[in-house]
Amino acid sequence: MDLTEAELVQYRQDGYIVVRDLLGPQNVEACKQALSDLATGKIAARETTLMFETGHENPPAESRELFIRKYMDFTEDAPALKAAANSARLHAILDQLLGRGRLLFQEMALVKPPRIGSEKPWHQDAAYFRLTDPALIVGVWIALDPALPMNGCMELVPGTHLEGGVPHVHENDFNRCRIIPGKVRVSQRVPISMQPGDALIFHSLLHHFTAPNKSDLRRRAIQFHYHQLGAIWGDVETHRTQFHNEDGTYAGCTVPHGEAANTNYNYREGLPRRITPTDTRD
Ligand SMILES: O=C(O)CCC(=O)C(=O)O
Repeated sequence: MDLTEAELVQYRQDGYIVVRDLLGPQNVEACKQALSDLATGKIAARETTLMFETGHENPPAESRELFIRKYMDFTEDAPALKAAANSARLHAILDQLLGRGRLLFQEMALVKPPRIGSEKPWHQDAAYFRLTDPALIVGVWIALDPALPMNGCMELVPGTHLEGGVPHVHENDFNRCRIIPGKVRVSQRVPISMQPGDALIFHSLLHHFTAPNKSDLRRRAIQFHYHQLGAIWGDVETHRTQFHNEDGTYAGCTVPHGEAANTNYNYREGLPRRITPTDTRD
């Protein structure tokens, strides 16, 4: 189960590793079922938020699931998704990469529907989180369907986590915050094809993107963000030291489009969840 020396080096140098079969097939099925059940209402979405593709906000009830772009905050509603976030194997790996002890502070399912699934622009996840040390944040993106270049798999530029924060610009849609033009080496992008149950573990400063899904294939994934116990949440001013324009103005993603940078808005700071290791091998 241990990471090899080469995998540890790859995380340090490239900013990511892929762990195959993190979730067994039954766990993958249980996660997909939970997402379907949250969409239909069979599982009550008490804490969960469902977000739809733009222009498809009121789909017919029977096909609702095929218009959802994102689910957020579902672990308390759906035990299968909570088990994935708590995967014992995952946390043994993260212990090796980052040291022991972390909290889950963000949980999402990103489900690019066939044909209408929209892109996620190039960004660094740390631009969304006002944590003072981005190296203490790790993202884990787990494929539930085959994720391929044709249906919008993850694409990333290896090594960019070593280059610090770069300026981002927010659009009207709060989910669409992108690295400013010219700061991404798009020609060096690497698509990461994955099979159901595989996990991409990546540094919060890594430049990454997913293309629109123009195919007939589904592309469901779940994504968790953890921070190490020693991590400290900061304010906009401290975040500005990582994410700023050349003139020094704030250029992170924690201030919604059109609002002043001194807003009190804070991304999910108050809702960290404890890790309870759970076997997800089937
Ligand atoms: O799965 C996707 O489409 C995008 C995932 C991602 O990079 C994010 O939500 O930060």
